[in-house]
Amino acid sequence: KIWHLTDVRITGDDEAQVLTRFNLYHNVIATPQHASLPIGARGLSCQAYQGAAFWDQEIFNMPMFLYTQPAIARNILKYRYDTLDGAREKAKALGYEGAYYAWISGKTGEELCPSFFFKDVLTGRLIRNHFNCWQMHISPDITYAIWHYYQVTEDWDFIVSYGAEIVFEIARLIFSYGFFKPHRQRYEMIRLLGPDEYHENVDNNAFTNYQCQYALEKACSIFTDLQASDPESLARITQRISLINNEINNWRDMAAKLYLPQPDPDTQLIEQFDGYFQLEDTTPAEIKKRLQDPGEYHGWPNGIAVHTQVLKQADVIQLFCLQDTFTTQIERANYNYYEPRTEHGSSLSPSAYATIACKTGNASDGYQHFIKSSSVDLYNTGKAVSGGTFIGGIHTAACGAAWSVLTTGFAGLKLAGESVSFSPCLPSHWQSISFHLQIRGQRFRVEINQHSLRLTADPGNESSVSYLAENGKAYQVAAGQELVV
Ligand code: IFM
Repeated sequence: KIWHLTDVRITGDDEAQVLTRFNLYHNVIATPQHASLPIGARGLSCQAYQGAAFWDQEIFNMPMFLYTQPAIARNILKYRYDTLDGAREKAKALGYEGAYYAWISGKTGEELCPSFFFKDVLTGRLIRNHFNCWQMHISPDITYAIWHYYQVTEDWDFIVSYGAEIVFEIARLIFSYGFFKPHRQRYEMIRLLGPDEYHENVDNNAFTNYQCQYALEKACSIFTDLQASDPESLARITQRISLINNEINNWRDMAAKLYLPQPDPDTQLIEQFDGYFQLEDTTPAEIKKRLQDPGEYHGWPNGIAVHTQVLKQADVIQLFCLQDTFTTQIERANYNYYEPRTEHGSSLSPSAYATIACKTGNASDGYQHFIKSSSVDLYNTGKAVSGGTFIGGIHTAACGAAWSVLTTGFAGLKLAGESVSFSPCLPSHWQSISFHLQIRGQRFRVEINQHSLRLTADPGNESSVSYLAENGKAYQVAAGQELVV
């Protein structure tokens, strides 16, 4: 049954098929399906990262379940509701409002990430990393996932029962974290650690700012929708968390005036954070020559990457995977700039580059990044130790990401309003790719080859599947019917 729902079949490439199965299998077994427990970032294979959840859970593990077994995705998100108190405590302890989700979140949601995570292997001294207090994008990422869940399932009941409260508490955090700069007439996000963990204490990390703005907008729109459709539930939520109208006005104001680093008009590049382009422009291979010990940590405060443009993992490119509002030209220009500067020191990184390579029509790069991402465990290519800390084990985020790269990358799956659409970019040696999806309760199978797309709606569906072809033509595929385009 599990394989029927989650399997992705590839014909013409046995290696890719085996890697796919290996990754999907591990994503399944690592995910608690009934209990409200985290998905360990290293799965069931070891205790690195304490069996706890990171942003990996919503952004990398969840999509496969969301589109195939949404009840499990609901459960994954419910965990964030059950751990709201831990996130509230973290916010309070650091002087913020609302819910600041833990970087490493266990059963209760309290922050499990130690202040001293890595060690300076040359001196033996512990390094004070700031994953636990500056990496705030986890919170807006959770809002992002909640809204993504709603878009795919239309499960408004989840929003009323759990989602709205989480989203409001996250908006509170963002507003209390931001700074309004009167001379610039804008809000800025100061002292951050974005997805690229080698650069700590940065301002206006593009990924974080865009995600925060998205989260503020969603908080405002959910508030407005509830006001109109279900004032009683809204009153219950606002009373429970003592939310006042002025806070919504603040969120609106911040969403409108939050600084979003824009693509440069000439180069189309988005600066990863303030001052990034002023850093030494070099490559991962070049800086590796500067290591005095192969086990040195590359990041904060004095690692070999800190004063350079070398990034640990996808950051601006990761943003493109979540927010589909940038032109292909911008995506391509940033891909070409950031990819040679990315170390892929995190197993989360190659999948983002694979997705954006496919989205910009580069199937060959997409394929290489896909193989790199999905073979990290089977070929054992990951770093097991960094800065004296063991970080080996199964990389569950990469396992979940395999599904996303195959469907949103190679098959080009997208939600287009009420419809689903596909813009395939298959590697030239693949004959076909096929998988099952469930969107807004309707199940269907998609098979894409180099020439055509076949969409087969499940006979048990209650309504038709809306499909929007690349040429703009809309189709309705009724239960049990098949469409070939
Ligand atoms: O969440 C990730 C992070 O982005 C990079 N370091 C490892 C974490 C757990 O997978």
